[in-house]
Parts: sequence; structure tokens; C-alpha cells
Amino acid sequence: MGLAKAETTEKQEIGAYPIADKSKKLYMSFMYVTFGSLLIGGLMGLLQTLVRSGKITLPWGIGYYQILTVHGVILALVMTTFFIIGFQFTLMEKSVGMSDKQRKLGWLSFWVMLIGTIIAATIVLLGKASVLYTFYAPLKGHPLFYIGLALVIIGSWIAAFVNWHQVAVWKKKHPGEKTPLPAFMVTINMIMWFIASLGVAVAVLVQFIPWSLGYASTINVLLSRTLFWYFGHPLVYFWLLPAYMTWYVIIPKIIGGKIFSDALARMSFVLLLFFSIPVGFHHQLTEPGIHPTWKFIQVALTMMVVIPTLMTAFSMFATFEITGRKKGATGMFGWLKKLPWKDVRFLAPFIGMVGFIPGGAGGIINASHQLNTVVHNTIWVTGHFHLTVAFVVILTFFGVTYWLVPHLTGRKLTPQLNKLGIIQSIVWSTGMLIMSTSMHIQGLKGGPRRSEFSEYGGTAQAQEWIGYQLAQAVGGTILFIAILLMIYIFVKMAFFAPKGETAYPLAQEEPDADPTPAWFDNWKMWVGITVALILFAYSIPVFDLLQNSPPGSPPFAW
Ligand code: HAS
Ligand code: CU
Repeated sequence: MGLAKAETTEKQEIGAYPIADKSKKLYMSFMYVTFGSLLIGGLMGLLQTLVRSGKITLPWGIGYYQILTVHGVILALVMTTFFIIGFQFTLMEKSVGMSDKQRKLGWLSFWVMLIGTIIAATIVLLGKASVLYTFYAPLKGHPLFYIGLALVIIGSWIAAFVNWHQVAVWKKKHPGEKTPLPAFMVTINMIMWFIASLGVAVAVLVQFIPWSLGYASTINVLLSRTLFWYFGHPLVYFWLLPAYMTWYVIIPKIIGGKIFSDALARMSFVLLLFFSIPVGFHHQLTEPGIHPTWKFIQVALTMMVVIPTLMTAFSMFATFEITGRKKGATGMFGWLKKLPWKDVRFLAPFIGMVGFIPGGAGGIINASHQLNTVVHNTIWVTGHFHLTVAFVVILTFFGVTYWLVPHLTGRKLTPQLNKLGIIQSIVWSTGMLIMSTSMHIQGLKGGPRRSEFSEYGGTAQAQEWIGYQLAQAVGGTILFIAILLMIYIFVKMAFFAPKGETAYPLAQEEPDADPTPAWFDNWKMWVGITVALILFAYSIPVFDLLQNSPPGSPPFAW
């Protein structure tokens, strides 16, 4: 490792490298796809809530599950991945630099992902793969749907290899120095993503593609779902970690402070790597064929994720308080007044952070086996993930967009755009709160998820749901207005705002903080422990289900 001689590593400047002009085009390309996806996916979301309100039916033979699949795939898989990979590239270039060769490979990753997206999206729009974003077998889609998704994953792997290479090159030039914090975080996220997506890659290549092409007549349903959730849970952390990156290294700068603790931030990322993958069974608690002992073990591992989450919350409050007191705040909560509430780059992510309190609490309810039996397959779960990903994560990503896009296009976020951004954040939050609260309540009353409008023969219980579905349509409409506002702001920042320099706000370490221990750069140890935990949590149950699965299922298509 070359670090053995140093007990600790010294403070270093974070973000020492400028982003090259050549790179800016690449990163903006990721942003165009992100916001294009937001528009298409958001429109589908609006249509869904309207259909479920019972007030409209879809024209031209368009199916409810067709638009539900577009919504899930385009927003949960495409928009997030493009934003994250683009944003992470910028963090990498700022903190460790990027060579011409790496940039070329960055373009390759972009094109492979884009081609995969276009293939998969076309198939879904044609109604040939209305299988939802979880593509549960035995629902069968057109082979090109799976091939498109595989390309998106392969493209993202190219980005992962480029990121690791960037770190390796930098380390060679800076022997004995710790990996800069943003690069450390990106490396962790891409390790997690790579290990996790191996699961879905196996499912797609070995199970779904041969089966959808007709080479295999049946599919092992339980295995395919297990492989999906081996990927599906870390997927949600793949979304969350870039939000955490923003909270740890960007927000302190925006509020005029410093990073509370470099070592604490690293530790929380390492713990998130450990406890993100061996926990997929918490999505399969009602699934027969998995022994309860293994469900119990994975639930216990799920609960461990609370630790790095609370470390993050602690660290955020500490940064807010220290910064506020340095600016002269007094009393228990005086520092709250010193936060830049009128700066959308702060406000949007902050609202997201607050949303994580109910969002995370709902997650703990989901993960508790007995409570899961109440909420599983109800629209409560849909409420949970709109609160977490569409509220916490996406508001944070919007917060990033307000400085990242002007930085990349050489423009300014004008006071008017800032104000519009604040309105956008409030409209978005209002829509999401109305929609997600009514989803949670309807779920507790038994309302199903993944379902079109139905009165279920006029039963009293179903009648109770209709009011909440109307509320969801109101929330969905407000959200769509917020999406249009966001697209307007994005286009303005990309093409029309006045020219000027916009800073890339990266915070520095507290000068008197304890130095970070050198062993944080021991990647072999982190990957080793991660793999050991995965093998522990998955080997026996997967072996079990390979041995004892019922006969595979023939395909089922709409
Ligand atoms: Fe979840 C289902 C459990 C977090 C996303 N989740 C989903 C699905 C998605 C999703 C998309 O155990 C649906 C999948 C599908 O289609 O079927 N979830 C959890 C748990 C957590 C959790 C234990 N989920 C997330 C995040 C997501 C996300 C984050 C996206 C980004 N989830 C589940 C389970 C299911 C599930 C089951 C399956 C349900 C079923 O039956 O199908 C934990 O990570 C939560 C940890 C958080 C806390 C909250 C404490 C937080 C505090 C504040 C933090 C504040 C900070 C900022 C850091 C323990 C105290 C501080 C600053 C301030 C100013 C406050
Ligand atoms: Cu999960």
C-alpha cells in the first residue's frame, strides 16, 4: 500500500484540479439525458395518478402497465444512473484529475448506456415489455428489453473502471497520501454498484435472455427474484450515496463552513458498503422458499445501516451548528438562523435531509418482518420510495444541478433563477408530501400497489381508497408542474443564463480535526469484508433454492 510508514495522513486540498473544457461537454451530455428522462418519466407518473383516480382512461390502447414500466425504468434506472455517473465524474476530475484516455472511455460509457437506454425504452414504449422496473419473472418482456438494460449496466461498469483508474493514477503520483475524500466516496459507490450489479447481470444473461428468446422453456422464479433483490437494495443506496456525498463535501462549503470530520465521512461510507448488499431478503420477506433464519439474518444486517445514517445526521447537525456559531450564533438553536435559507443550493438538499426522517422511519417499518406483512405489496411501499428516492435524493440532485450546470456551461445562476428554484423546491415538496402521505395511509388501509383503478365490485374497503387516490392525483399534478419548472430552469442554465464563472463548491477539512487514519485506503480490506458478508448472507440460502426450487415457470406476457 505504500502507506505503512505513515500512521496518519495529513490534510490536503480538496478539489485541486479544474474541470477541463473538453470534459464539460461529456458531463453535460449526462445531464441532458437526466432531464430528458425526468420529463418523460414525470409525464408517465402524472398519467398514472390520473388513471388511478378513476377520472380518466388512457387513449389509443395504451396500457396502464406500459406507462408504469416507462415511469419506473426511465426514472428509477435511467435518470438516476445518468445523473449519478455524470456528477461522480465531476467529483473525480475535481479531486484527482482526468486524462484524455480516461475521458475517451468516459464517452464510451455514455454511449453504451445511451444506446442501451434507447433500445430498452423503445421496446417498453411499444408495449413489448410491460414488466415494470423490477421485471419479475414469470412476466416476460421482449429480449431486446433485457439486452438494452444489460448495455446500460455494462456502460456503467466502464465508468466504474475509469473512476478506479483515475484513483490509481493519482495514487501513483502521490504515494503515501490518502485518496481525496470525494474520490474515496465515488470509489466506494462504484465498488458497491459493481458487486451488486453482477447479480442482476447474471439474472439477465443466464436466465432472462435465453428464456425470452425461447431457448429455455422455463425460468426459476425464486432465483431470479433473489438475484434481482441482491441488486435491488444496493441500487437504492447507489442513489443515496451521491446525495450523501453532496451533504458531506458540498453543503458545508455552501453554508460557509468546513467538513466536520473526514474520517467519520469515510467510516460511514465503508459501513454503507458493508451493509448495503447482504440484505436483499428484506424485499422477499413474504416469499416462500427462503428459510426464516436467513430472512432474520438479513433483517439484522439491514438494521445495521441505521448506524452510518445516524452518523451522517450527526455530522450534518455538527457542521450546521459549528458554522452558525462561528458566524456569531448564540443559544441552543441560534445557528439555525445563520443557515442560507434563501440559497436554493442549500435549501433543496436541506428539505431532502429532513424528508429522510419519515422516509427512513418507514424503511425501518418495512424491514421489520412482522410489520412488513402489513405493508408488503400495498401502496405504502410506493409512498416509502417516493419519499426516499423522489424526495430525499432527487431534491438533493436538484440542489446540485443549480451550481453544476452553470459551472459546466460557463453561466450564472441569476437571482431570478435562484428564486424560481426555491419555488420549485417548495412546489415539489408540497406535491410529494400530499402524494406520499396519502399513499402511506391508503397502504395501511390495504390499498394495493402496482394496480390500475378498480372499484373491486364496490366493496366498502375499496371505496375507502378512492379519496386517497384522488389526493394522489392532486399531488401528482402539483409534481408535474414542479417538473416543468425544473426543466425550464435547466434549459435556462444550460443555454440562456448570462455568461460568467460559477464555482464548484467543494468544502475543505476543519484544520484542527484529528488526522484521518491511513488504513482507510486499504481497499482490499473493505472489499474482502464486503464479499465475506455477502457469502455469509447468501451462500446457503441460494444453494438451498437451487436444490429445492419447484419446477421453473413458463413465460407469461400481457
Ligand atoms: Fe427502502 C422498499 C427498507 C431506505 C428505496 N425502498 C423500497 C423500494 C425502494 C426503496 C425503491 O425492509 C421499493 C422496491 C420495490 O419496488 O419493491 N429502506 C429500507 C430501510 C432503509 C431504506 C431499512 N429505501 C431507502 C432509501 C431508498 C429506498 C434511502 C432510496 C433512496 N425499503 C425497505 C424495505 C422495503 C423497501 C424492507 C421492501 C418493502 C416491501 O415489502 O416490498 C434505511 O436505509 C433507512 C435508514 C434511515 C433511518 C432514518 C433515520 C434518519 C434520520 C435522519 C437522517 C437525516 C440525515 C440528514 C442523514 C433509520 C434520523 C440530517 C439532517 C437533517 C437536517 C435532518
Ligand atoms: Cu431494500
